[in-house]
Amino acid sequence: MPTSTKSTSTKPAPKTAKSSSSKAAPPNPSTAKAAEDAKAASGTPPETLIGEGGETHEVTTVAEQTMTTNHGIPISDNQNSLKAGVRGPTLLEDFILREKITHFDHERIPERIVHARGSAAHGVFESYRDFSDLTRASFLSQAGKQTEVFVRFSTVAGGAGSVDLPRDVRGFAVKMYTDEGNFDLVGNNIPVFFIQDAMKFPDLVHAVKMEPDRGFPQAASAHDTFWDFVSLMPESMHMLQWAMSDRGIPRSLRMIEGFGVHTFRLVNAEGISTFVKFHWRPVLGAHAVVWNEAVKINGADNDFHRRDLWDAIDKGDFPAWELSVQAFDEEMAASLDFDVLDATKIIPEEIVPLLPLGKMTLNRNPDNFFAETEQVAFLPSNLVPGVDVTNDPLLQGRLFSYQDTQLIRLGGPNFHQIPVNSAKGCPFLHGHNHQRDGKMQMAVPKGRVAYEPSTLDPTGPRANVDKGFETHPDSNSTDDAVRLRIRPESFADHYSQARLFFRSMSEPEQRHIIAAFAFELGKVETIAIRTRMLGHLAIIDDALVDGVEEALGMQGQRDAITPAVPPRDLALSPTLSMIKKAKPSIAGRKLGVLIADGFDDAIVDALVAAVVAEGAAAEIIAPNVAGATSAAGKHRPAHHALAGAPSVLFDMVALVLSADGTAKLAKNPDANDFVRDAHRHLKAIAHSPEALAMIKKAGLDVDDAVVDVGAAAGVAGFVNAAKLGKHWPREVA
Ligand code: HDE
Repeated sequence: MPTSTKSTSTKPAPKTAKSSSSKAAPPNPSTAKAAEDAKAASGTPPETLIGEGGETHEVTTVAEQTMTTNHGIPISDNQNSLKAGVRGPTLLEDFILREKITHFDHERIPERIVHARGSAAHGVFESYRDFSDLTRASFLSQAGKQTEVFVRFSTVAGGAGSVDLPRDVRGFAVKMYTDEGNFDLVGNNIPVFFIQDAMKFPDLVHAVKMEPDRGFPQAASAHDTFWDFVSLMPESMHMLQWAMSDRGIPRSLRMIEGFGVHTFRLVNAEGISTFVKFHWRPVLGAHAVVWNEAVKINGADNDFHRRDLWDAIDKGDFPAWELSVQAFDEEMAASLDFDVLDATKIIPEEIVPLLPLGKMTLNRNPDNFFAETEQVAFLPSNLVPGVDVTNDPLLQGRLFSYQDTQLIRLGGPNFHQIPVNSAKGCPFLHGHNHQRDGKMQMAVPKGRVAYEPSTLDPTGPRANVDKGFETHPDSNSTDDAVRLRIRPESFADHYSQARLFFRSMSEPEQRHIIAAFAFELGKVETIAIRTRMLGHLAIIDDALVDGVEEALGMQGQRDAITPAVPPRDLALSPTLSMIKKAKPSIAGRKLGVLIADGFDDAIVDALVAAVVAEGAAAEIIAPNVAGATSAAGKHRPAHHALAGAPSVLFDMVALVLSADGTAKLAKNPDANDFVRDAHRHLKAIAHSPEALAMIKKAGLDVDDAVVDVGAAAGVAGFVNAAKLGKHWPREVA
């Protein structure tokens, strides 16, 4: 008769280490910290266990470590289910197994219909001064006033497990736990949107998501249904310019701008309203990768952005953004040549400059991805006194949609009680009112009064005229307003700002927009959709349409489209260009140093020191992960094996190789891809004198950003080249 490895007895789990105490649970490296915490908390000295290798482990006592069911019942065996006989069937009676499996079966919640893939962090917002002239919002009421925040960045179209670098808009959602309740600024990294009215949002999302019959493409707008829809919606033309620009493939979530998109209001204590557009500007500047790099990054590291954000915060390199507003009054709004309620329009900074309000720093990674990043619920309707909305018909739809979506996603009306969503900055964690009950109610309200007015509970919650949120009266909403389903005439110019954006770009950015349209339209199978889109591009700019037609090989095949309002030439806005406003810097960037046996220690040390001094990081790559031995006989461990660290994972690279190392790596396909891709992706390349042979053998141009670091001034020259970011002249060559 076969014997089981573990009987159905209630004895403790089998021990894996020799124990000095028969009561103690087996040693587990992860329990060391728990044991310390338990010791600190209880004052009871933990027991010491001796492991297999003779090492000692401090562990906490049995009672503190005992695993229990969700109802607190101690568990005696976490390896085996309860069976009728040694080889018999599992019993329904095994409530421990059933509870564990049932909980597991329900671990997933519906993913967000849009913005499913996200990465988040905690941080703090600090006001620069007292802005009470502009708003009564308490978080902006004093210089240095700090408010805790939770920020979630996301892609829009892909599912929760999709890649980090599709061409897509990025969500930039900020929850501020203010002392007057939560203020959620739920924005994007692009200041305009595809549509003007909430009525079209489900259509837009259905068009961009994977096509419903085939279930692909995942996380990509390059397919027929998306372009079919947008080519029939001229209002999307401005946003398409942004989405096809380098903004769609950011280098890092730490390097994206954020925008509130809609026109909001700030309202001061006198009830005076100022229109505002919210802007987040990253301290590290806004930067992008190039398309071929994005495609390869997705293969090399699906979690490129998520990892980058986590790593930076983990090592104390905290990303920060400045919050600004463009503030303007009704008179100014009326003087603009478009409607400020139209979310497909920007106000160029050259017309209304940015007023900086404060700084946000992300300084803590989530403790648990699901509990925080997944369960966070952002609501554009989370407005604090002093911030108000406008009649933007897109924003008005959002005020309804987010509350509604949380009910299904988080399973009921008490999602505000989930710790990440609770109003922890104000005195009332779960609000203070007479709402009661509902699924998963965590609060235990006392007393018999759950209504107002009441005399039975005179101290209960009451509305407060002085402190309460007041909706700003709007001159457009009158008692006798007619009910209309209408798009205002003032929303009708769909092309002027698309033209403004394209023409304000630098030359490389224009080239990338042309390439992106050509790539996406090239994936569209239906020719009529391509020709329709070309018709729209022809209205925007001649160079744009000619470039796209040429790249598609479809010269002159554009449809003739007559715009409802012919576009006008607006004064250009250079601040729209990421390249034009980039400052030379490598802060927050990463150098990859490729070494092999026989390398020169001094060069590696000098390179690492030089980039670290500029706020960048350096990682060593060697043919295998154990590292390599220098000419001087010193062993240097590697962060990565070459096969697992293509150059797309770095912003700049160095080849520090001896003549022998160069000869060997010149035959290695991974090394060749490393250097070719770095060159193709316009990165600064440092090389030891010997490694130049490899660059030349690969047939690559030795231009200004390919720098010999054997000479004394070499390293400084390399850092200066890297500070300029992508080496654009190489792209043309
Ligand atoms: Fe959203 N959007 N959206 N959106 N949105 C959601 O809410 C919606 C729009 C944005 O990290 C959903 O909790 C409608 C504009 C971000 O959790 C949903 C309309 C902007 C996030 C929803 C818009 C955004 C969302 C899906 C048109 C930029 C992710 C899950 C009227 C200003 C927040 C959820 C996070 C998420 C609806 C348009 C930004 C379905 C109806 C414009 C950053 O409620």
